[in-house]
Amino acid sequence: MKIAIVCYPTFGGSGVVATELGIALAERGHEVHFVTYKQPVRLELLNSNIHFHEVHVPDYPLFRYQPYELALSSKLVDTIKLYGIEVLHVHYAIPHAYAGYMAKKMLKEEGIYIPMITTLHGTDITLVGNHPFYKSAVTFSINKSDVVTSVSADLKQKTLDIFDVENDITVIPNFIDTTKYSPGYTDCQRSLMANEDERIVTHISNFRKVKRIPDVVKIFDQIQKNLPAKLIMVGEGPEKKNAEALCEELGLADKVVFLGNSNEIDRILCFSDLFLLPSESESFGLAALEAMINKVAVISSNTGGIPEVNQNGVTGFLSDVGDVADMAKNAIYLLKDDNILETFKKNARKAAENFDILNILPLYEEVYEQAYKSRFKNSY
Ligand code: GMT
Repeated sequence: MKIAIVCYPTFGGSGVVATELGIALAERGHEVHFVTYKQPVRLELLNSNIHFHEVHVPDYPLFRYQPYELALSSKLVDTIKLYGIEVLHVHYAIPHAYAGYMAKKMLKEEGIYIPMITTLHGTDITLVGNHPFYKSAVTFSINKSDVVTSVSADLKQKTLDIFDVENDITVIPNFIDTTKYSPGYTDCQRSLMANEDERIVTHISNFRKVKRIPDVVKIFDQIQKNLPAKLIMVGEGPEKKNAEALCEELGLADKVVFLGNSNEIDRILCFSDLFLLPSESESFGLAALEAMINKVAVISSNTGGIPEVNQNGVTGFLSDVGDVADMAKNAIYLLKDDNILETFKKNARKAAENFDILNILPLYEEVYEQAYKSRFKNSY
């Protein structure tokens, strides 16, 4: 099939899922066209099956806000016509589903019927889309999508609760390419980060408020009071400065390393013992899945779709949002005992294998087929 994918090209989870999906679809013989404002960060190689079309938004002094949706829908119309695209898959409802719908409408005027699949990722529903300033447009674009998917059962339920949705929503969880991660790989260069006797605790995110970054630091503070440990903080975002200040304040500066954004997540997870994800809300928690496939146990909050990934008492532990004391207690329990830690690490790897891309990719192919077949009947 010829598939156009619209996503955010940054380090966020929705962009990562969209990019990895596109790469995997191309490997299966589909022709994939990414349409976005920058080449997605995880998209390294373009080839005859993977194309990238940049959306340009020229500056014009009249505009206080540059009209990205307009430029995106125009680019979609041109790309769909030029390459004979058969399905349009937009990741993250805002503003992609809205722009996609406009492209659909414009194309219909020319007798071209393009079905649109919208994948809901989380904050497009729970934080941003929920805002009264956006809600009508988000509801409209969800209802005008030919197929709607969500990355967890919890996100599906939240969408139904928050919006007046007429469409059915298909749950297709986040996935991982297990072949990329060999369980026997041990050359992790752990010594670069910690001494022999120290445990390595890791957090990876975009450092937004929703990630509860101060909780990460406070949990680690408790851990390091009980056993030798280092904390590795990976990512960039608005909460990073405060986190650095909090580490200084708690006297942790020499035990916490801030690495910034990284394309070497797997190398970092390879030498990690424990992953912390105390988020306020999390539709799925792709970062936790990436940790688990690298044999890292997870301490997380019990919120959103996280329990669909991190199994309490098996792959890690879940605590109420903000319960730093409980998360620290569970972390110490795991890190104190080599055997317990190893069991949880192995369980984490095994549970993550259920989300192998080979299991998930056919679910997307199925919805593409379904959308393509019904392209004439659906709502305009
Ligand atoms: O929160 C992030 O890290 C970024 C965000 C995004 O939209 O890019 O991630 C969301 O989508 C991911 C992929 O589907 C999910 O795994 C994350 O749980 C979800 N984030 C939230 O719901 C806060």
